[in-house]
Amino acid sequence: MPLFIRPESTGAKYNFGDIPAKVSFEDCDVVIYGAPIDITTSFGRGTMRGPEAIRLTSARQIETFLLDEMVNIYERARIYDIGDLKIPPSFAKNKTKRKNLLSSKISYVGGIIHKITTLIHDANKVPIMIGGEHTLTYYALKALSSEKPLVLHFDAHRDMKPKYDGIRMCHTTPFYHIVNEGIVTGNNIIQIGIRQTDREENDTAVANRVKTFDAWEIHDSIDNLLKYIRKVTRNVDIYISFDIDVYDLPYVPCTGTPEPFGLNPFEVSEIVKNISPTARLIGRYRGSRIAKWRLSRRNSGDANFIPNTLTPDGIKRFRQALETIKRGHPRNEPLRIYTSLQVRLRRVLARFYLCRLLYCPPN
Ligand SMILES: [Mn+2]
Repeated sequence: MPLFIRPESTGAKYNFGDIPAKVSFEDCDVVIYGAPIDITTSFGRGTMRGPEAIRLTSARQIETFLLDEMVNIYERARIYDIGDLKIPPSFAKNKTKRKNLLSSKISYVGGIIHKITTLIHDANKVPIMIGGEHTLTYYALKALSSEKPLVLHFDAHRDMKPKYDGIRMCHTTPFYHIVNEGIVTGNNIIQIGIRQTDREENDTAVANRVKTFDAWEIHDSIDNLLKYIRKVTRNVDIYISFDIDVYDLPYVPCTGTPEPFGLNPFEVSEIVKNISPTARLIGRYRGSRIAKWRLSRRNSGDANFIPNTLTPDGIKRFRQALETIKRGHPRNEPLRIYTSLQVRLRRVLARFYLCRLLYCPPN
């Protein structure tokens, strides 16, 4: 059974960007995949349709020329859109109130995310996951933890509760577990745009030295944040986790948990632009472009699709598997960027942030 639904067969009917250039998996810089998951969301629902909204918007509404920088995105990066994770419908959506069942569903999906992220990273590509509930970031980051990335977390919320509504791993808790399990240390997390938290979460953030720029600080002086971002992103590996609700409520009234006092598109754009050009999105090759496949990944059990060990034979099998996946839909494209978006957005907004966030200045 294929692990992915090809982009043209998803609700969007387009692959990401629908840019005419065709890129093979081997030649791409960036691998994008959708994770249409909506298992634990608790207020507004619909994260399941995030990948569809992003693909559709990127394909039908976007001009890829960034007027403010006179750059065409697809001259700078090459993207391969694998498609959406193929998840049994009963897993993708919350249809039960039984909490242990929700937990086992999310950890099943999480296991897949972990494997996919590992695989893409080992192929020296930038993995981009488009969500999907934010819970999934835990599993993606866990797969990348050996890189010790600096995490830029855009969000209205800290997502740092130990559990919520009786569920340990859900959309309000991933960053608690990330810090608590040492996947990323608190001082390597920058939370940007925060404006909703409870005291316990806040104490967790402070105790772990999570760097916070709350929405009011940014409103008062964005320059402090920009200066900080320029400095700390120099020559480091970064991972970007982007929750659409970092935007102010009027921009994203239909997101799951909209909050007032948020950021506007110009501010988000400025923040992204101030990431140092020497920062490396996780997965980007360093120095020479020679792909360094990691030769022995520890065996992890079941994968008949994913090679457990990336020996030359494993690489061959991986390539063959991808060939199977992309059969009949070899269209792929550009861009270079950050990883996890949690989304439920208006198309007009998508147009903006795709343009902005998918562009990364050349080194
Ligand atoms: Mn949020």
